[in-house]
Amino acid sequence: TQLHDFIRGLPKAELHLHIEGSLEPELMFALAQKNGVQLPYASVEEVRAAYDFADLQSFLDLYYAGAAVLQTEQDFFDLTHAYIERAQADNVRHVELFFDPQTHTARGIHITTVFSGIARALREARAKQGFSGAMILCFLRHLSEEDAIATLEAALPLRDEYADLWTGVGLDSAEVGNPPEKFAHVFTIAQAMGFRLVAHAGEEGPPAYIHSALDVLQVERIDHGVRAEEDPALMTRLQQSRMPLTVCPLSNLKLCVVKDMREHNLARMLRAGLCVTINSDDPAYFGGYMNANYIATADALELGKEELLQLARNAFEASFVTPEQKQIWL
Ligand code: ES4
Ligand code: ZN
Repeated sequence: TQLHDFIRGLPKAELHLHIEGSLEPELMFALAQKNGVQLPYASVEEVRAAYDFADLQSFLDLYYAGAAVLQTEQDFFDLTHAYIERAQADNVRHVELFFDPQTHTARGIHITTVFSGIARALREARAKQGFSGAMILCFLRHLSEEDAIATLEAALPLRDEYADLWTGVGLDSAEVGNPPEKFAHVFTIAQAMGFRLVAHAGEEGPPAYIHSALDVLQVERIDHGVRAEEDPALMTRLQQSRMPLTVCPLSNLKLCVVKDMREHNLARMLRAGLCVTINSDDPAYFGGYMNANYIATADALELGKEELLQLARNAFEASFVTPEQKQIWL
């Protein structure tokens, strides 16, 4: 349709993308074979059939199992390169991608291997022009804060080499029972070192986790944040501060955060003046990249062109690029 063509033509920025979540079953199988990793599936079809999730944890179990095929610098390059190609087909011009070093260092992969492969693909795309990227190192919240601090310390010797890409730190994985307060110290350290801060909050967790991500961690964007709507005072706070929310509609549907896309609160939050953005989260697992997320949302919530344009603009506004770059975009 005409609206779908409008969506495909919109320049986009993606602010909530786990690079390990862009691992398509075909590449998962190829890397498993190359690296001699046993997968609990016989075929690509079996993998796809397993992508039927009841909640966040049921997804995370498969996501961490899949990530085990990633071993060499070239593997991380291939993963990131494939994502960028797919994103560019959706007219994505800028990505601030998440990566989870602890998932890899726990398997004996050196943190340099992870940084180097992802960064090489981002730099190659940037050199061809019309595309830019950044890396946000995420701490796994089901692990301890000591483990997060050790991960930040292990990455620090790489800071100068990746200064053009590594702009921030984030917090992901199992939310409920792992509140933002658990990571207060490591976020204080990262903030003092000049990193930009984000955290997943209010995906499955309560609105109180969004408050503490803002007040205790002092994050500059909330990843997901859809449960903010349960707290009217929080909605006012998010609207008045124009605190960005990186919403992931197809993710919310696949992980049963909403049971029908027509019940998604994205349009209500947008119309209430919040700085809402659309993102793909783990596109290989949730059934769609950026355009699919925009289209599913637009169709279910009857978004108009003006609203779609506002959503796309919000993402460029909420990005961590220089004011000069934002002026060029906006
Ligand atoms: C994630 Cl959807 C989601 N939530 C929390 N942590 C994650 N890691 C990868 N995808
Ligand atoms: Zn996420």
